[in-house]
Amino acid sequence: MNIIKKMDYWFQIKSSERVLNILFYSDSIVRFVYDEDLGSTPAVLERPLNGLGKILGDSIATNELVIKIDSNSLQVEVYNSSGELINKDISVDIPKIEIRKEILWERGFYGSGERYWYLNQKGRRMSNWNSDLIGLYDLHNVTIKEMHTSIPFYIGLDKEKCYGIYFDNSFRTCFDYGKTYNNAVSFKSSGGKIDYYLIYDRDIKGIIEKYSFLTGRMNLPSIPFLGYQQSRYSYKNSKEVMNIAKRMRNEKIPCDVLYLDIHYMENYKVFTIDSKEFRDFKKMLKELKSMGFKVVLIIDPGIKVEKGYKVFEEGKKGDYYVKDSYGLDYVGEVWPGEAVFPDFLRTEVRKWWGDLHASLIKDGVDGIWNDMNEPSNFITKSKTLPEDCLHIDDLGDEKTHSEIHNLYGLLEAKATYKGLKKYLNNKRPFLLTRAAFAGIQRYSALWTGDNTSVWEHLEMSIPMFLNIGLSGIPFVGSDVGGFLEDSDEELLCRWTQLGVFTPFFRNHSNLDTIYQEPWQFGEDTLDNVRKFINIRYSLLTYLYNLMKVSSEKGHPIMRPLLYHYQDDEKTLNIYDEFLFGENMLVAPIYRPGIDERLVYLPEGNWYDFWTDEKKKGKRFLAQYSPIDKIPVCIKEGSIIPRDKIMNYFGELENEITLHFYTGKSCEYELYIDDGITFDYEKDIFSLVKIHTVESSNTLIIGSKTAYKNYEIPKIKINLHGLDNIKEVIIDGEKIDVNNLDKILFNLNERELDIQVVKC
Ligand code: MIG
Repeated sequence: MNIIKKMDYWFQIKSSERVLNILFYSDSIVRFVYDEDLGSTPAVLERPLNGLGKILGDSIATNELVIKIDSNSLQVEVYNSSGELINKDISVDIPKIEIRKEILWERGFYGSGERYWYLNQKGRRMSNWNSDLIGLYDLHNVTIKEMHTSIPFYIGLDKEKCYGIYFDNSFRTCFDYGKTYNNAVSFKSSGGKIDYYLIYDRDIKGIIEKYSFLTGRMNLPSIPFLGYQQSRYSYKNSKEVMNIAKRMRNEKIPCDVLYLDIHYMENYKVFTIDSKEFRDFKKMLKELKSMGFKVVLIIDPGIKVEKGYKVFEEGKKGDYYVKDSYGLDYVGEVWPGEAVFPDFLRTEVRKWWGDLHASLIKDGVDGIWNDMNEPSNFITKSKTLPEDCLHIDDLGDEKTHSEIHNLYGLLEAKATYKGLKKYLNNKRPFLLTRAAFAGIQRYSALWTGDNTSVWEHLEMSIPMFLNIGLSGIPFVGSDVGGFLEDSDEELLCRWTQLGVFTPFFRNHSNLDTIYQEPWQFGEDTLDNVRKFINIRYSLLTYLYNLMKVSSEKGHPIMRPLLYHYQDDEKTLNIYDEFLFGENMLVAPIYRPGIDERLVYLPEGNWYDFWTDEKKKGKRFLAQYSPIDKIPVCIKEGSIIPRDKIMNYFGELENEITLHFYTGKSCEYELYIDDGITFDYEKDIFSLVKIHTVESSNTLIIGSKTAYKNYEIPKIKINLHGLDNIKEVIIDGEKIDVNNLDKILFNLNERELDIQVVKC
């Protein structure tokens, strides 16, 4: 008799009282549910497919996987199509909601969300329970097991194969990557059911693509929010904000976005404006707009309990607040004092919350920053809501806070994103969040919360970004300069240098610390910081193009070396350098008084970004890097677009210089649109395909406008590695080599055909 039963659109195996349901989302994405209930958390977007998988005795096979099920224990073994064992259960404990798996061949474990640890998580144990860390610890450190965000997803990896496991459970979960037992990985939960997805691929890129297929991808960001952003807790009145804005322009520090932290509100009441300190709020926003600035406002979830306060009264009337275990509105305490918390689990509440943003947008606010959404609460020992608080879902069913807690930030972000989108009139929303769950990338950028102005936090932010990226969240950053405590000139310079190559680039500092805008530490620091922000602005199109691909495939922007050099075992543990896109290697200096560090260059030839010196890879090299440099190398055979530097995105007509790092033939796709609106969805964009063919004596550059529905900036050509050019022939015509960097090409008008004859 067949132990595996084909159900409506899935497979089922029953053993005594227990059940295992197996569902397929593709030939290489399989879900295991040890429960009758097949419901998912809001993280998962996709539905299972019918028709995949064939029963073969005690196994189910797809084109890519064979899943063998033990009919007694309901343990599974997963093989790939070459018959290699990929994953194997040691135990499945349904009542304890725990699975233990054997470590078979994995040499590293990655992803796992926001973690204060090095790149490889092997030998670590950690849990997921969104926490406002500064309420609980003095500063971020390696002993902290629970951070602001929860992404119950990890990748097991070796040279030639890898897999991802996504545990779709929003309760407090715990992951153990070979710590308790060095031959086992385990994950367990304090509630709900065992419900996880196994994703298989040969390479890690494939895993991220499939994971982000399940949980969603980032929306294409608005370019100004890829620029430099300045924040402070808090710029306390409109005069101070205007002074910051003017100084940015006077000092010629490119800057696109300014942030207003909690002091812009009246008594910390969300969706109000302090009418004394920001009396001329709308006028201020208008002025800032005319100077090219966007403004982001912080919004916390806690709503002040105050009779007559419109937001509070509306929510009360609608019965929108999280309840205590007796069914009364739970009252906690945050900045405004006594506060209630919207129950974002319900569509109706989310809609109300989203709509509250209408007037802010109308006043001219451009983006929203969601803080304290773990949610934070001052009056409990846990610093959050009691776990027996109650949420009510759309069907009217009660869920405890222990189930919804980790989803709170995600659901708030969903509400906010939808509200912004509704009122922004075709402009792309920008949202920043601190707390998150799997899937947050669909709505928001993420920053890593209250770091400290210490070198260790600069260092550890690197692997944090990398693992967050491997958890499906590309748009990430930390407070540049450090949030808590006083920053200093050297730290700010080095942190800004890393910020240039971080998707979200914002300088932010705490109340009662010294101000840390670029000019606060004297002329040298100002010049240094400006130089690096300029570099960031020259890389906006490059970054935006990475973002475009990421929005379609889920790829991280900052990638550990193993992402592109998985078969090079040296890369498995390198946490302190990364690839910014495939071909730009960045190795930050993260110690004081240091002007040199070792950099591992993977195989191939690399160009020094500063000197064009060519270096052979697959080895460690000492890179000299005084305070005005950060080690950056560009891979031979890349094309990097660089923009004209301006004070803010769109200030001037752009002009793109295409930098060719010669030595190998290559291809690049340049995507261009307005960078701000959703018009690209109506096909208003352009796509230029550029390729080179290189041989010993010539370099041919061809370009083809594959799609043209938006004005393409004029371009220039810059050739690296071809110092002794004999002649350049453009569209059949010989030109003076010395003029090459002065020629502006108009790709709108013609395809490009350049031939360079080498000496
Ligand atoms: O505990 O809004 O992480 O960026 O400046 C303080 C004030 C609450 C914490 C955020 C920080 C922000 C601050 N907030």
